[in-house]
Amino acid sequence: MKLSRRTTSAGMLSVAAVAAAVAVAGCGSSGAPSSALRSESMKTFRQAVEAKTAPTTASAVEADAAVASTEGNVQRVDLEIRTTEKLKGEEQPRYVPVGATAASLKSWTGNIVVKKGETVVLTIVNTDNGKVPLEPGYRRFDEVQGGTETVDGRPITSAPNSDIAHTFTDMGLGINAPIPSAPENGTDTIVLTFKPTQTGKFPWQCYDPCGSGSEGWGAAMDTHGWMQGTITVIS
Ligand SMILES: [Cu+2]
Repeated sequence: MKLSRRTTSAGMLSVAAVAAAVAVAGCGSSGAPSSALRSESMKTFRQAVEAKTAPTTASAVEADAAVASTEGNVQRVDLEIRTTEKLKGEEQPRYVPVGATAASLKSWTGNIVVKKGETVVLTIVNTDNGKVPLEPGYRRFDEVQGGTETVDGRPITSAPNSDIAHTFTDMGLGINAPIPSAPENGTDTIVLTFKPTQTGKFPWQCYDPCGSGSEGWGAAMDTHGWMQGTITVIS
């Protein structure tokens, strides 16, 4: 099914309200802001992302994490992007571990645990056929960075902006994978291969405004375990 961020309703918000909506999880009911409000909300969003990008020490492995399974010489992490999960009553796109249940998702915060110095094969089965072009200033996220990517087995180095549904981006680890939209009623499978070379906690994020509220930067985009989380690299 097609999920869109186009579910906003009319209504005006103050700058403070927009900033607050961006700063906290969920803002599905907020209206489309004016361009002035929008640049304010973008600034707040960027500041929040930059603040979160600073790595911290991985002191403990959280119980809610998707821990990579080792297969030969590689670590496998299997995620899917669903469009049927509801955040505050509204369907929003969501990165989840493959096979996750409603019960297991209660504690899912998007934490992925891998080991330093070993190749990670991150497989993402995408069911979202929505297309949301990257915004000016975010276009570089159409390029594969920090590893290699295949889509349905075909190697790519970038994806057409008009075809992008999401990104999987970890600025701290320097990795980016554009996620092309799935075919109607189908899926596409993205495999990102990379090797983490430092330990720590590195926030990941989708940079394609696929949520609702604040021109697509709210709700799923602003909630851990939906369009953001953390890669924890252990030694
Ligand atoms: Cu997204």
